[in-house]
Order: sequence, then structure tokens, then C-alpha cells
Amino acid sequence: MRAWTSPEVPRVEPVPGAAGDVPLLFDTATQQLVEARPDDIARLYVCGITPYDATHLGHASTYLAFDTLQRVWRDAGYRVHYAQNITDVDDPLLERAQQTGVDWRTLADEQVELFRGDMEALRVLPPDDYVAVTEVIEQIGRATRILLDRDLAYRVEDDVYFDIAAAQDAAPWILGEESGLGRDTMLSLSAERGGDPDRPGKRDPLDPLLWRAVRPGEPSWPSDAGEGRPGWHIECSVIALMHLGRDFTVQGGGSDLVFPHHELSAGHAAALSGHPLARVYSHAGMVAYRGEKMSKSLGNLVLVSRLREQGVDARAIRLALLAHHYRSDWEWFDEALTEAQVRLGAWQAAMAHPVAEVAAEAALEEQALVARLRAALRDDLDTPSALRVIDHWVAASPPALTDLVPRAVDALLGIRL
Ligand code: 5CA
Ligand code: ZN
Repeated sequence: MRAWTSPEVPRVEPVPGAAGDVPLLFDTATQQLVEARPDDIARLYVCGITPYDATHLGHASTYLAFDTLQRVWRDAGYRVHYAQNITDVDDPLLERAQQTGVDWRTLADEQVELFRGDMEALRVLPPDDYVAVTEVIEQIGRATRILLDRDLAYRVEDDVYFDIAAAQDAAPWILGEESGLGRDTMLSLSAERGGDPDRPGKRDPLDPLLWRAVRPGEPSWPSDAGEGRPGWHIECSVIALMHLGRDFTVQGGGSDLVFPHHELSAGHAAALSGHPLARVYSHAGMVAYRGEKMSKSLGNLVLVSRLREQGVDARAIRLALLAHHYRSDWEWFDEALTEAQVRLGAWQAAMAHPVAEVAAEAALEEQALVARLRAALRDDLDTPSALRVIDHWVAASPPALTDLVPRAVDALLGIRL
């Protein structure tokens, strides 16, 4: 799939030396801060949208978290290979299409287009590989066939399930290693989040669907696993393996994906490749609105496109989201936009007229400021502290400044002043 146009990212000189400049990131699997250290290049996968009711501020907040990670890596001199999926065939999407009488493909296309526009307006760096499930049906069918042939999958009627117990014996993967959850919690989350723990005939109630055989009225494709369509977790395992390879740097998404999605995507990938899926599992907190998680199923949504239509500056939306630490759960209040607009105005006023040269002392201060900005972001993407660093500088109203600070704000925070 076509992604969207990349914003320009200015280089901020001097570039920090490579060693020691990798960000620390909280890893869900080990529950601690770890270095998100790329090999030759940083390889990042972030779970993409299921294209309906996009883009709400919860989605935007999650993508901004990983946008910040990407900007920190790039600023430190690393190349980044970023992949993202689109879940364009799945039960909730098909249900929504059915309810509204729209063809599911039309719904998905329109929503992906809206998402692209929102991401572009927010200056989110696009993925290098933006892959819809419908583009990789054949590969997912083949992967399912491989798992069947290795006895790591089995059929219940014509549907195919992943055999968790067999995979744990055969692959470098253990259920619970990523999420740290106990079985009872897993069972209830599985039922809530698209699983079918009560289906008779499964070897383990937690075994997830890999391939769903054709049903009347549902889209289906021929494949090595039979006529049907992919289950959910396998799409991300296959897309990630195809484009990033095994054992990549960071697997990301919102915290609602910790279980079952990321746990079982990791299981499928380990069973297919013989290696762990990723090194770090990073999760963004949930944005709530009117007391509950902002979600399509509850309908309590604030859409980026709606705010843009109302004439809200996308930079203010970005600043309002960056004002929260990516890992915290927080609630959106409309006043947050006013605060962000005030902040944006103050930054613009202070940085409106960069000059070519400033006194040596002022230049050193600017460099120290950029160092503080970088340090905040390297510390588990602490954007609230990063914004405060700029606020303090702006409040002190330096008489003249070069373009170093606005360039750093653009490169690292994605705000072009
Ligand atoms: N297509 C799947 C992932 S493979 C999916 O979860 N799609 S989604 O459209 O529901 O969500 C897209 C991304 O936004 C996911 O990373 C999800 O974790 C995140 N997300 C969803 N709701 C919120 C929310 N309220 N706050 C923060 N992030 C959210
Ligand atoms: Zn995913």
C-alpha cells in the first residue's frame, strides 16, 4: 500500500556521537528500561489500524509515541526501517461494513485515505513498508500451511488454530513471557479481544485462530491453508518477518495489544522462524474520553480529521498529545487544545526570527538546550519533559537565536515553527 508523504526532518548539528545515544525504552516483557539499540539499522514494527473510525486521538497518540522513537534514532544517526500493517479484513471491520451497508473494501479504502491525511498533517514519519492484509493473503496461507505441516497448528472443522503447547516445545517462545499475565487474565482478555476460548474442539482455549475457512457472505481467498481468510495475530507475524526479518529492534503498539495480540504474534513468528520476533516490546498507554478508553466499540471518539475540519492547527493537536507521557493512560479534555495553542503561540513568537549568528555564549546555551531536549527524549521518550525544556527557554526569551533550536524542535518533536 502507498503510505503517505514524509515530512522533512532537518539534521541537527552537532549530531550526538553514536555510542551511548540510543534511547532507553520501557520493555513490557522484562518490565524495565532497556536500551533500544539497533544493529546496523533500527527495525521497527508498529501495529496499524483496523480501518474504521480512524483516526481518533488514541490512535494518533500511539503513532506519535513511535514517531518520537524514530526521530530519536534518526537524530542519533541511525537509519530506521519501519513497517506497519493495515488490518483490512477482520470481524469488526466486516461487521461495521454490514451495519452501514457499505462494501468492506470501500470502507477500508476511505478510512486508510483519511488516516494518511491525518498522519501527514500531524507530520508523522511514514512506514517504509505499509502493508494491508489483503496484499499478503497468499503468504499468510503459506505460513499457516507450514505450521500445519510442522504439527504446530491443527484444524477445528475447517478452521486452523495455533497449537500453543506444541509451539512452546518447538520454538524459542513461552506463553506469558511478553505479557507477564496469568492464565485467568489471559482467558478473560482473549474472550474480550477477538479470541474464542469457549469454542469446543480446541486443544487449549487460548489457542488462537490462524486461518478462518470460508463462510457464506464473507470475503475469502484460495490459499495453501484452504479457501478462507487470515486470523488476526498471524498477519503481523508474517508482515514483520517479510519486511523486517526476525529478532527486530522494537515491536510497538497500544497497551491493548499486549495480550493476546503481541504475545501470540511473537509465538507465531517464533514457530515460523525459530527466533524471537523482537527484542523490545513497547506499549503506549490508552487515551480515554468521557471516562472510558477511547474506542470504536464505545463510540467515544475525538477524530483528528474532525478537529482539522474545525480549523485546529495540527501542530496544536500534536503538542496536546505530546504533553502526556506515552506510557501513561490519560483522559482527553477539550481544554488541552487551548493549552497547546497557547504553547504553540509562545514558541512561535520566541522563535520567529532566527538570526545567522549569535554571541558565543548564547550559542553554547542553545547547544546545551538541544542536549537537554535530546536527553529527555532518550529517557523513555519523555516528551512532557522535552516540552518543558522548550517552555523554560521560551519563557526566558533569549534576545536572538540561530535556527538550531527551531530545527531541533522540528527534527525531534515534529513541530515546524
Ligand atoms: N489493527 C489492529 C492492530 S494489528 C488494531 O489494534 N487496530 S486499531 O485500529 O484498533 O488500533 C490502532 C492502534 O491504535 C493500535 O496500536 C492500538 O493499540 C492503538 N489504540 C487503539 N485505541 C487506543 C486508545 N484509546 N489510546 C491509545 N492507543 C490506542
Ligand atoms: Zn498487529
